Amino acid sequence: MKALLLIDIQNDFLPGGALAVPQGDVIIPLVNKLQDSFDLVVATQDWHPSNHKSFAVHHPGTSVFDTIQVNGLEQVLWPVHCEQGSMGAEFSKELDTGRVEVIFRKGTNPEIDSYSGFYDNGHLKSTGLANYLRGKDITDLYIAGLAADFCVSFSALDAIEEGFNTFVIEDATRAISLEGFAKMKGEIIARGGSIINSTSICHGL
Ligand code: VGL
Ligand code: ZN
Repeated sequence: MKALLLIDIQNDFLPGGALAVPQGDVIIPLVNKLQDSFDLVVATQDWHPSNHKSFAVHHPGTSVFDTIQVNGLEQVLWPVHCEQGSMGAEFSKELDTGRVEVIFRKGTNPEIDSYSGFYDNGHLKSTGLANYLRGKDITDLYIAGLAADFCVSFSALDAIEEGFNTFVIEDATRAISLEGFAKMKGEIIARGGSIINSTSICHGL
């Protein structure tokens, strides 16, 4: 069985949002269309408390996009984004959520960031996503959403490790940094995942 995993299609990652991904909005009509081709659709939602340590504002003397150590892990510092209950944390109103069966929230622990939909960045705690998918007999996992170089790619790497046949739908994602995504694509392929185009799933809008 095939599932589509929609990563963080939230207002803060769209144009006008706090951590806007360039052209993040252009994927939404395609993501809406793609859902018909899958047995199951699930989504993730970045869902931070306001004291989250990935926010640069909580580290005096730093700037957004600096990298520092937080609790022994490398951490890119972000603008305040996806605060629990805020408009920025909501899914885009353009996103069709009628087929989304479950939403996995992540980034709720203020001490550690969580790019992947499966685990926090230290692999300390599972979200339950892998077991949920296995319980639904999912073998093949297709990933779309934002941002390509962070939450989409880290979700793909964990999906591969969890044993799913893993496909990143390249035209249904956009990156914060193209160089960053190029690196991550290399890693995903090296570990046995695939980078595909939506045309191999469905034909156009
Ligand atoms: C994301 C940075 C911080 C993402 C989430 O969804 O890719 N990136 N939080
Ligand atoms: Zn975040």
